[in-house]
Amino acid sequence: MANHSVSRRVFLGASAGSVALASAAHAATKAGASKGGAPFPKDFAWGVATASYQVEGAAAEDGKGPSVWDVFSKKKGAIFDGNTGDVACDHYHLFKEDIALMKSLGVKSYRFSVSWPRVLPDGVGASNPKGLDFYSRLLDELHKNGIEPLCTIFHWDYPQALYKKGGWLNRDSAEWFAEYTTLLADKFSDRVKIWATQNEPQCFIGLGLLDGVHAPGDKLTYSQYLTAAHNGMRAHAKAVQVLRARAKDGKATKVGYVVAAQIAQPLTDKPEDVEAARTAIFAVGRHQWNNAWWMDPVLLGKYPEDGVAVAGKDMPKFKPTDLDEMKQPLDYLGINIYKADNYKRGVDGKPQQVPVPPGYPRSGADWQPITPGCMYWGPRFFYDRYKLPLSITENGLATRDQVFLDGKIHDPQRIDFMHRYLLELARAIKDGVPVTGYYAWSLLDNFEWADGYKQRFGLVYVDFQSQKRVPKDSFDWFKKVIASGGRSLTEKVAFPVTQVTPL
Ligand code: GBH
Repeated sequence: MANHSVSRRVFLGASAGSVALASAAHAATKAGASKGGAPFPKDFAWGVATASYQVEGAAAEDGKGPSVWDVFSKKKGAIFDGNTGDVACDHYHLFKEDIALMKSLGVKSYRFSVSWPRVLPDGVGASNPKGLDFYSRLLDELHKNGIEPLCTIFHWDYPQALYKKGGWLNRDSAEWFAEYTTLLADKFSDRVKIWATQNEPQCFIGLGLLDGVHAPGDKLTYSQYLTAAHNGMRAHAKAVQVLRARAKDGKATKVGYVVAAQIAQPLTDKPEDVEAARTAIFAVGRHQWNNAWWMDPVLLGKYPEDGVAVAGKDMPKFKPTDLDEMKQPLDYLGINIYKADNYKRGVDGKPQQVPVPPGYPRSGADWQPITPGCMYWGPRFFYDRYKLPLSITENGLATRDQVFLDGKIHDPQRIDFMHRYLLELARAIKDGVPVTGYYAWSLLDNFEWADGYKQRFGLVYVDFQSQKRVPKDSFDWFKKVIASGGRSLTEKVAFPVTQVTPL
């Protein structure tokens, strides 16, 4: 079928015997190019990622204030099976055990997020010493284990107190975010050098305030939604300014912004299909699932014209200086990559989406077809447009894991997925795209938002009754990948990696 021929020319073919992964050396990677044919740069940030509400639990402990997720998850019908993040992985108490797992995995970096209402129960004003102390102990433990923290300032658990004051609809929300960032910079910038301001604005604004399927569960008008989006990006920019002004070691501090990358990949490697995919990946429709609306203002200082056209009279009025302020220099762009849609040039010359054929492989989550090419085309298109080093701040696969009769958790689907996606990432690096890191989503099975505990994304299985952790097969596999600097990936490739249904 047509999909099987995606980028055939650039396939890493089985016939070659061993997969050719040439040196990933590229001038643009300040992170340091690889030597001796290694597929990834020497100081590549091999990592794992989590987020506060998804793993911490301790939802009402030690003075933590409620977040919109604490409230939303209690609403009838909001979450699969009525699950909540009240306990989640109990990482709040078990973080040392979890860091020991990371150490054993051999990761260089850990991407975590801070729960805003844990450190500022009302969102602004008085801080919570016990909440701050938790992150302080977490950072010390990471340091002790030689793991570099990447701190995401906001990964969706917005303070309920601020939501009551209008949340992102309130213009002051940008100042609230700046105040929160000031606290984190002052307390933690001695130990945190890599920051991400926000995770996936498409989700906390779009899913939370337009579709109403994530917290706080609102279905605002399109115009209100755009206002919230605008204030969210203003908040991001203010946080960047705060970090530049206050971080302890300004020169060593790296600040980024993380989007839910919506990837379009070309159906074939024909130039017209590549250009169709490039057009599609930056096109903006009347919904949140796009890239340019969330990135152009922040990186290029303007809203994309097609998005402004579809917004029409719903386009919010804002101060002309906002756009200048929203564009603050960044050190890297974080892209969370899970899947791609396929595009070709249609007969009318416009990009045409080509659906995957019936029965095409998917993860345990219905929204995730397995499309390895997104790890090549995504970084490439993003780098071409925004010219910033990239970090893959999330990538992973949901499966319905279980403990097998031998007591182990076998997850060959996850291994095959990561193997294919990482080889495609290596190919992007080889072709000159500067990629500084790769963070597997996730270290642990955790609270998967509206899907509750149904979807397991972890390299480590979590029994949510006993809180017992058991590394899955993918954990041991990823450990070898990290230890070999990615060289182990070149073994045992029977099919071209982007050919997911080769029969
Ligand atoms: C990321 O979201 C999140 O950062 C992370 O917290 C999460 O656990 C992880 O991925 C796995 O999902 O689009 O309406 O069908 C990725 C973006 C947004 C993709 C929600 C799935 C499902 C709802 N995700 N989406 S919908």
